[in-house]
Order: sequence, then C-alpha cells, then structure tokens
Amino acid sequence: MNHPVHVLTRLYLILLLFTASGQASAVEFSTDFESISVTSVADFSISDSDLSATFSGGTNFTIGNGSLYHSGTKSWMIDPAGDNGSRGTSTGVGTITFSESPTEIEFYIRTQNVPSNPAIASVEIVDSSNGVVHQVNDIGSADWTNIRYEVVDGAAAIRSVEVNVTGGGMVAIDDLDFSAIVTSTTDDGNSTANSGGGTLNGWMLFAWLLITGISTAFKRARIKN
Ligand SMILES: [Ca+2]
Repeated sequence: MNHPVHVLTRLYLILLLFTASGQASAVEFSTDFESISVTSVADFSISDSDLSATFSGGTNFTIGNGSLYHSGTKSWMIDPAGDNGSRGTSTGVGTITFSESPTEIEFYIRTQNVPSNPAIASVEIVDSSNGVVHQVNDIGSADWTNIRYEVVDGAAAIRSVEVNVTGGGMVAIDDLDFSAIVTSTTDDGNSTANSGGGTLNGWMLFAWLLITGISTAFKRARIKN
C-alpha cells in the first residue's frame, strides 16, 4: 500500500469525490406578488430561480386600493388581529420564511390610510437563534418604506421576517427580492456558474489532502530505502 502509485490512486478518488460534491452559487429571488391570488388568510409559497419563500398570515389579491400596491395590482396584505369577514381571521402577524437563508433581503411596506384609526405596523428580521437583527417600527401610510438588510460575514443566518399590524387598517408588502447561496450537484463534470465560498473551501481541502498525501509517500519511500 505504500507504493506512490497507490497514493496517487487514493488522491484521484478524493478528487472524484470532490468534483461530485455541490457547487455553491449566489441566486436571486424576486417577486411582485402579481402571479398569485389568495383571498382569505392562508399560507402560500412563491418560487423563483431555485428559491422559494413562504408567506403566512395574510392575503394576496386585487383589493381595489391603489395605495396598497407598490407594483401592479397585488401585494401581500396582513389585517389586524380579529375577524375580517371574507378575508378570514387574522392574528395580526405575517411571517416570511425561506427555502435558503437570505444573505440580503429587500422589500417595500406601507400601511392602509384609515384617518379615524391609523394602522400601526412594524417589521422584525429574525436570525437563526431567534434574535431580532433588524427592526423598523415607524411604518406609515403616507408613502412606502423601503426595508433592506444584508447579513455581514460571520453573523447568524436569517430565519424569518415578521410583520405586525394593529389599529384600523391593513399593512401591505410588495416587490420582495432576496439573495441566497444555493448548492447544486453536478454529475456530468460540468460545473455550474458559481461565486460562493464552497468551491474555494473544496479546493483548499483538496490541496491539503494532496500535500499530506505526497508528504506521506515521501516518508514511506525514505523508510523503505
Ligand atoms: Ca405588486
């Protein structure tokens, strides 16, 4: 087993294992909420570019109030807690979860203008240890608020986005984009376009195995001689 040819065979097998492993790439998700219609409170998912997001606690349809659409004629809307007739019963909380943890997220949010009983809304971005990493409390009805958050290197991954609304009107979320690292497996030797750290880590592991393998071969050759 200490013949250099055997060492090279083992290194070749390690290389094969490496090339069959995943290729990490940054993927962009985008939705304008126009492609789906949910008229009473229900969970629904939207898919785009190998990613998906699940929206819980709200509705998504053409309600006929232009101030609740940042684009088109639909948005994701959450009612304050209680019975809201044909839209069903709301908890006053909307939650977004993701197929892959976002590295960056952006969307627009606005409350419904009800002068007699203004809606009050807040947004929390929650990380994998249930910590609130970003919070915006002053969501208003006068204009859209742009929410944007980027995970810095080494920080905990994003688990969810939570939207709370109280008062006399709805809160609407529209034009949501996020980025995430997706690992894809190729079995035909063709690598996918990638810019993620996974590939770099893979090559570093391979280089380390190559160096230690050659070192072992030399040591064994010296012992033999
Ligand atoms: Ca829209």
